[in-house]
Amino acid sequence: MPAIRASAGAFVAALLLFSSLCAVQAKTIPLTWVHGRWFANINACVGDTVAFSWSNGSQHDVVEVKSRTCSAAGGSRLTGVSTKGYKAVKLSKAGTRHFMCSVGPHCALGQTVTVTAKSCSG
Ligand SMILES: [Cu+2]
Repeated sequence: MPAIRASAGAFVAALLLFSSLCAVQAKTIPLTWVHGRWFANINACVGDTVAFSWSNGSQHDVVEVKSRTCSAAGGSRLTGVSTKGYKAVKLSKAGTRHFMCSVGPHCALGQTVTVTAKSCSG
């Protein structure tokens, strides 16, 4: 029956519209990873991704550390050291995370960032 098919289609369309209106859109937060500037703390939602990238001719890496420190000791190395890099870090749960560059004095020159993710649904 065409009428039933049409109403089923309308129902699916309404459902899609409803879910797109209600869903919290996970977003990607681009971060140009350099030293010599200070990064503001980033407030994000669980599910978002912080995308570190650099291609500025300097060597960098991304190390996750347990507190806001410029010592990579005990940290998790997320990338190698290179002049060009990209690392997407998904914030899969609520909490505060700290990242730094362990190359030379870069962290002390500001290449460190704190990201806090909280649940944004509901
Ligand atoms: Cu660096």
